[in-house]
Amino acid sequence: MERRNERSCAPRVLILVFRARHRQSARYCLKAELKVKIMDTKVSSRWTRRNFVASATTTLAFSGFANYSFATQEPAMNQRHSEAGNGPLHVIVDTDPGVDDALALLLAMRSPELKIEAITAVAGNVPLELTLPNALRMVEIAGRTEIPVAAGAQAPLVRRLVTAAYAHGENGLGGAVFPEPKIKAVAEPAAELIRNIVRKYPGEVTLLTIGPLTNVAAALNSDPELAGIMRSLVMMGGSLSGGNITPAAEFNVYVDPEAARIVFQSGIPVTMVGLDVTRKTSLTDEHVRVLEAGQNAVSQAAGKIARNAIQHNREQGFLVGPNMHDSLAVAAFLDPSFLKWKEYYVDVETAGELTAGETLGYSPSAGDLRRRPEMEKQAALNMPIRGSAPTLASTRTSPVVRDKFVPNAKVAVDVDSSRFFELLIGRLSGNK
Ligand SMILES: [Ca+2]
Repeated sequence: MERRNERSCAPRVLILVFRARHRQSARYCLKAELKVKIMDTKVSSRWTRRNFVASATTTLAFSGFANYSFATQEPAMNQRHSEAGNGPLHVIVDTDPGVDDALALLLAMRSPELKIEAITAVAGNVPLELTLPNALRMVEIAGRTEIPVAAGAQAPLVRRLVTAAYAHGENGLGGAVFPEPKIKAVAEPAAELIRNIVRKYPGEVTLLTIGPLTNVAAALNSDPELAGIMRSLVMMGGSLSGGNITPAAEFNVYVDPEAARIVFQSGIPVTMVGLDVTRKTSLTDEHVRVLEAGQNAVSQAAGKIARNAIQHNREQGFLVGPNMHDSLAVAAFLDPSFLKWKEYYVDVETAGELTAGETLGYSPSAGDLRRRPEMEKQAALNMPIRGSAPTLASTRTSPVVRDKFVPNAKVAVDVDSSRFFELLIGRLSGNK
């Protein structure tokens, strides 16, 4: 017991350091945010890398907390989200390519403000035997072979794998064919690589997760201190407005709801970019034409994947192109200012016979009656998190599963999709 206490003190020390550093950096952040607002809508070529980093970090710090201020509750997410800095943004991209994953990976690799420490593959849209080589292909196409790529989980934590080949084609890339990759995955399994990188840069690594959360949950399970030293996690996943693979669940969370629950309950500051916004990001023929006209390997590959994906969608009878779910999550990390955000306590249904993988967003303003603004904060402090009514056979007697509301996630609730596509297509095509 004593030994366990010694081990668990490290993250607390780090959080104290974060708090101290945050106080010093707050003034800088506010200045930078004002600068960003002035420069807002058009990202001109005059923007330096420093400007962009300031934009990404400061907007992350402030844009998500416009609805409520929960400073008195000291959620860990506030401290770590607001930890702005001038250095590179260390990220690990966890992915299951996947049409929209492929474009998201290319976007990340074309974004100089990111220091991609690793790409980790997971089973999801298609099996790992396909997602891993697809990830390697994207690294080769982008000319970023210095980025380690690791093989992750072949199946969810406790469930059989359900794939989405119906949406992504049998090869995961909408049927777009690319040569076998020449490079190989590193020897370390994904969960181990995630753990090692997060420990190498304590407090600095953000996980961009655009597939089922199996690899991340495995890493967290293997190292109980990891959550406390991760900077944040930005996920494509979940929905507060109905699912896509079932009426309740979004695909990534549906595939591995137990893993998603571990992540949401871990204490990592989570940014959730779910169907609420990603279903507003339909790819069009015009986007594809711009990509096909781009005179570089990334644009050509993105155009080929996008063309195939649109064609695949048409053959399936869909009237619009596929949504760029995963690219939106990456873009939201690069520039959160084109989305609207709201804080929630998010939990994941894992027991439902029909609803496993549903994400529920608890918020003081989610009821059917509104309170006066001055009452809202106090109501939030006193709001219990209520689950289903206990059955007669249950030993549980109360529906309350948590006695008070503390937000654990910043959820994207609206998006300016034209600004998103300006960033996505601009970067992939090399026009911006
Ligand atoms: Ca994905």
